[in-house]
This record gives sequence, C-alpha cells and structure tokens, in this order.
Amino acid sequence: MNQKMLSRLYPILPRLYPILDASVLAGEGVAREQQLQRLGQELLESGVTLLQYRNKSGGEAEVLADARILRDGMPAGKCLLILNDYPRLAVEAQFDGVHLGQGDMPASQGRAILGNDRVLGLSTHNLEQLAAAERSSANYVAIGPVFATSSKQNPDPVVGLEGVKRARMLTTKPLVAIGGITLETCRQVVDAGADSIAVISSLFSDQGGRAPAKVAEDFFAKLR
Ligand code: 3NM
Repeated sequence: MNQKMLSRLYPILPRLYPILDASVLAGEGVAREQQLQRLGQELLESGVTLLQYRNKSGGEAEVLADARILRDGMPAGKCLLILNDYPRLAVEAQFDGVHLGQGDMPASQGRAILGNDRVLGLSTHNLEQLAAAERSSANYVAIGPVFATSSKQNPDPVVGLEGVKRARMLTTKPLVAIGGITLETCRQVVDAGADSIAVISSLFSDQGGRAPAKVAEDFFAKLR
C-alpha cells in the first residue's frame, strides 16, 4: 500500500496542528490575556480545530492561567486543546488532552491521570521510540524533527521525509510530523504519509508580519 493510501486510512487529526509556544506572547497580565484571547479567536475563525499550548519556561501557575484563558475563548467542541507536558493541569484547565515528550513521564502514567476520554500524544524521534509508542495508549504519535528547527532546545537528529515515510509504515496511529515545516514543504510532508503538520515558527514568528490566522489559512489551502 502506498503512503497516501495508508494516511487516508488514519485521517483522524486535522491537517494543521498549530503549537502556540508561550515564547511568542509579548506582554504580561491583561495584555497577555488579551493576546491569548485574540490569537485563539482568530485561529478559530481561520478553521483551526486542534491547538497545542506549549510553555517550557513558565511555572505551573502561568501555564494553568494561560490554559484557562485559551479554553474560555475556544470552547470544547470547537477546538481540541492539547497541553504540552502537564497532564494534571490539562485536566484542571479542561483541556482535551496532553502531549508528552520522551523525557516526560511514561505514557501509562499520563494516561492514568488523563483517563480514557482525553487525548494523549507522544513525541518520537526514531523508529525504536515509534515502535514503543505504537504499543502504548497514545492516541497519536509525532515524528520529528523532519527538518532543522530552532524552536526546540537540543533537537534530535533530523529524520527528513524518509523518516516520515518509515514512520507511516510502522504506525497505525494518526501520525503528526513536526520540526522546521513551512508553507513550502508542508505538502511534501503530507505526501510522505503524515496526517497532520505541527508548526510553531512558520505560523507564529517567521511570517513576515502576517497574522498567524492568515498563515493558517494558507496552510489549509496547501493541505487540502
Ligand atoms: N518538537 P518549528 S521539533 C516542539 O522533534 C518540537 O519532536 C520537535 O517548531 C520534535 O515548527 C519541535 O518552529 C519544534 O520548527 C517545532
């Protein structure tokens, strides 16, 4: 079976998986709240139905406060909200799920906190990790970095389009591709077998002054 046929079998995730990294938030207090509300609203209007909130530098209180603001503006049923790293906070903020990395708690522990009604996603960076994720209770797996990225500290070696193809052959779970993906390359990544494209910088920072929601619309047009 070819890559495209395989990925059509597992089309559970939307094509675009924006990751809102807290480092793109400029202000504090009310200004931060307003920026989060505006971003959430605009992304919803552009057709985004899956969003991850990622905060690698703030404390738990900040993560929870930001998550609650996002949830208020993006009600369940309109957008799946996934929190990076913090299963307990995801439950507290009524997020729809959590994304865990290889350095975080094991998937089984995350699942125990989340229960069966929330989504669990796992990062993988090579085929061994992917095979382990396949046996776990994860609802989707991510493979990356596909291309070089500056959004992650100490990224793993680039897996390239070839890595996405191999991942597609190995997993029956919905497959997210991440790392350095742009408007120019996203189509190739989907054609290599990814169900969904996760992006930080090409949506939220490298867009030449364009609003993230406008760039999201361009992604949707490329990924139709
Ligand atoms: N995880 P950008 S790469 C958060 O390889 C993250 O698992 C990766 O950001 C992985 O779209 C990455 O700006 C950074 O490259 C993605």
